Amino acid sequence: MATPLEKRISERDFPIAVIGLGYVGLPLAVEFAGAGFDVTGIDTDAGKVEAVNAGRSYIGDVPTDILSRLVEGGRLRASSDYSVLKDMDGVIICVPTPLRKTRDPDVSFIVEASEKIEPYLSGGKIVVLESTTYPGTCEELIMPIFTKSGRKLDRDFYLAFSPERVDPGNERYTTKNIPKVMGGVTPECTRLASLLYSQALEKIVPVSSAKSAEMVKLLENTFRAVNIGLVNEIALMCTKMGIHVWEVIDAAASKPFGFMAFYPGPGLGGHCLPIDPIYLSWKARLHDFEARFIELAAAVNSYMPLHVVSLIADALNEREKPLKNSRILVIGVAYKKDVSDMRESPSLAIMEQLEKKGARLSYCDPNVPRLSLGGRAMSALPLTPQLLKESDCAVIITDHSNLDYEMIVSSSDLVVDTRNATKGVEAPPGRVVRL
Ligand code: SAJ
Repeated sequence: MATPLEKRISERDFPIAVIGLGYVGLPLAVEFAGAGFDVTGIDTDAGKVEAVNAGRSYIGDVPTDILSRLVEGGRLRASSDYSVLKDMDGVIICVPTPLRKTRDPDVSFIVEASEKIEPYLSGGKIVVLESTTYPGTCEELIMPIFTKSGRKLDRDFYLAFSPERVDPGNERYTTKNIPKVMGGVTPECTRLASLLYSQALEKIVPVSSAKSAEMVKLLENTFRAVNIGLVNEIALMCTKMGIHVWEVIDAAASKPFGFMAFYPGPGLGGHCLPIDPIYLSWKARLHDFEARFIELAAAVNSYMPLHVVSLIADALNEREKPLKNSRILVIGVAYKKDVSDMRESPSLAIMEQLEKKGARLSYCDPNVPRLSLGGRAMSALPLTPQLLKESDCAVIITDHSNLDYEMIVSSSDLVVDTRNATKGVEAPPGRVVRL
């Protein structure tokens, strides 16, 4: 027999607040609103609040026509006023979890959201944290805030963790169809949070605790960071041994089981992989455990920008050109192909090093019209044969699909290719140097 709370969930008589309207929160708010819930997004950024209320999407994965239909239908709105929480039954937290300058987790956004939610915890509110964080955050950081005025878990509120798995730009795997892990601080929390999410998302994967769910996400991304570190180290070995690492990986990938291809590159960028494993190693240290794979992978991955600079210097040296005063054209600066995001992009570390050594830098990236290098603003140049001819070295850092690699190779004297983007392009001997 359904309890009144369960009944209200299945009848969508269960208003939901989504705190943080970024690339995770806005798609999630749209999914719940599209499933028939009344959803209020909360964000401190007035621009986001204004855009949502105008039905104007600023997230690539959220089409404006879908957003505007939900807003016009009165199903979805945004506010920067937390007092709307008094009328909410569900609260989903999707705030940033960056690193501090000391490379410790910065959970201040989670604390701020929790403090703002606490006064409104009553009537069995279901609170779900989605922000990537260390195992123990729900129990050790949020629970003391939620219970400080005497409110009771499994009575006044329920608390669970559900890792975000959004892959921006991925049209095949979306917020709606990516399986969603859910772990509550108690089994009842898991059950009710799973019931709520199952109304809007296709597949829920319940686990035994919030800690377990927090760990799932960190395993997923640490798995990637460590394997990228491994393949980068293999690339460094292959350089020493005169072996073509790209051919080795492609051949290893012919194994139909027990192998998953990762590729070497100029370093580890993005807002997930350089950060998530550090949350895990930080927490492990508090348990007197040294997460050696994570630290080693971070060391290898953070060395790659320096390795790229040495490849460039060696290649110019072969042409009796010093780095100093050489005209170097960086091609592709975003943190990975076909995105415009510059967060933690290895291109910045490479360009800073080249500039320090006196190179004359310019860059092309159709997805990144402007960037700031050590506080200096730089604008992207249009990629032309003339520009390539005028450069002493073209360096491919990010292999966007919309770049003409035939033209890059045919118009350049020297190409340093850190992504194997010129695979299959005919070139005179020595013109293309690969990672
Ligand atoms: N990279 C390599 N070699 C590889 C793969 C990636 O050097 O073989 C580099 C990329 O160039 C980039 C960095 O690593 O600089 C991270 O790349 P990523 O492919 O892991 O992309 P992200 O950072 O966008 O990771 C996100 C994660 N999604 C979430 O956290 C929800 C990750 O779990 C996804 O698997 C990944 O997207 C994805 O597959 O797109």
